[in-house]
Amino acid sequence: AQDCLVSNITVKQDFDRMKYQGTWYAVAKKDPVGLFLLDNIVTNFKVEEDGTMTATAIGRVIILNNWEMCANMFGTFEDTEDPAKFKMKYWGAAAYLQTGYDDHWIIDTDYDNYAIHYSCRELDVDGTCLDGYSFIFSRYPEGLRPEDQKNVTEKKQDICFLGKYRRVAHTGKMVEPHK
Ligand code: FEN
Repeated sequence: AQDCLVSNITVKQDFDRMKYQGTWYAVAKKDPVGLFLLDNIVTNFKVEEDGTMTATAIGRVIILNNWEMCANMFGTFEDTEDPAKFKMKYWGAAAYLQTGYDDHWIIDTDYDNYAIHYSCRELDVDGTCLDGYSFIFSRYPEGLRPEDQKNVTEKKQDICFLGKYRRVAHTGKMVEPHK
């Protein structure tokens, strides 16, 4: 959106949750305020028998006193009137991990290679996003295909997060999330 109004952000048309299933590697992220996942972030999306979308995510976190931990997170998605806009309830396997209830929008995806996720947690008085986070997902841990990069950059601009992303390292020391 030219004006950065959250209400003008467009999402994937006719989002197909069935085709979105499976493993996605976070290759870049824009962090929210507060606690979050550091790196080695891998997610697995699934559609349950009743049609509900669920997901697991793993990622590295550093808790008090520099303890390195692998966070196991779970999410269930509530449908809205727009098939690409969900509300996500999330929680961690360990008690020290924060729980929450966030918007979860799929801005764009081709299902086979890349996906752009967006979540605004707090709207500013002018309708722009005051606090939000976003993931660029790839089906490959090595990153995006060169042919997808231009489109992804355009979409980062559309959601007004261009220049706010950091690469997500995949050092290979961690494992896949439980399916
Ligand atoms: C998403 C898509 C797949 C499912 C889920 C996703 C979102 C995950 C979120 C994770 C938050 C992690 C937190 C970690 C934390 C979008 C990938 C579920 C929103 C909040 C610490 C760090 C340090 C500490 C305590 C806790 O709580 N980390 O001392």
